[in-house]
Amino acid sequence: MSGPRRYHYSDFTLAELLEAKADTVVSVCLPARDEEATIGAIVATLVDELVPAGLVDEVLVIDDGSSDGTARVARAAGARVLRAGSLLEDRGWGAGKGRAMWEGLFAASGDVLVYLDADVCNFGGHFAVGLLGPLLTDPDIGFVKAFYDRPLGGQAGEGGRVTELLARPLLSTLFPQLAGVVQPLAGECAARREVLEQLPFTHGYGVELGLLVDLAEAFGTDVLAQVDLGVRTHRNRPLSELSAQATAVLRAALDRVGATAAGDHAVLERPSGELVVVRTGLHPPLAEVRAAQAAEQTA
Ligand SMILES: Nc1nc2c(ncn2[C@@H]2O[C@H](COP(=O)(O)OP(=O)(O)O)[C@@H](O)[C@H]2O)c(=O)[nH]1
Ligand SMILES: [Mg+2]
Repeated sequence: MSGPRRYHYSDFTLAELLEAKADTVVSVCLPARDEEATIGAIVATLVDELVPAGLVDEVLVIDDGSSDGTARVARAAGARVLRAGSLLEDRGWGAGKGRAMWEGLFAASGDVLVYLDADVCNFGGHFAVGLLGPLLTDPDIGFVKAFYDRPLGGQAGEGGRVTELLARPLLSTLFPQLAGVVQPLAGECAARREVLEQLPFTHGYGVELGLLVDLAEAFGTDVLAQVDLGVRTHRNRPLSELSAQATAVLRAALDRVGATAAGDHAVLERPSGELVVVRTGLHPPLAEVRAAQAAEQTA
């Protein structure tokens, strides 16, 4: 089997990770938009189990103008809730999941960041344990990506349509060094701050693929590990929403091989003639933002 090193979450015990963690600060960051139904249980597991155990030091939710009770539910369960778009306002526009992850990195205090999706229905503490395992026990690992079985409509392995029909073929074709990444679009990942701060965060849903490609370019694929989290179930979106997501992923890939004209958006035209604007672009690496802020302060 080729590709980045694989682990299983059961390869790591909490006791072993606590010892390896020592005084490393771990922040968990959940980008969320309208996730009232699922976010409470996820935050509660983190706050009631992993924070008292000492594995997780902080739980942050980046809420993007949810029209439901996402912020209230997350706060009640013990998370620190930030409003997406409220940080780094002077450092460029951009929205969506990429911005939430970028702002989460800026706001978090952790040396290590764990990103989790907030729409997962079968979340368990093993998600965080598994993702942290390779990072805390192996100093050569800088970025850990989750993989899992994704059922769709009760059928094993049928989920992940954008992954199977777009992301995997794209990686195999354009970035074969990443072809062995089992779930390249997984929102569940963990990384060292010093790695993440060197990378741009792509606007919107292109962020996951963008991070992988830019990580491989900047640090090589040896710093990448992937961990099997078992089965993961989440909200499955209708195809009409997936085509907009796929446009963002496609654009993130093509931008990185210089195959697109400059511009800050792509337009998806539906058969009805409806035009869907998909924002594209990059939030600069936080290391650059910090350097610019420092220079402005001394100027
Ligand atoms: N803050 C924020 N979170 C978002 C946004 N879009 C998606 N998310 C969150 O990112 C996670 C994954 O998004 P989802 O739509 O489930 O992506 P999918 O699983 O790839 O279809 C979920 O927790 C979403 O609530 C956004 O625009 N802003
Ligand atoms: Mg999802």
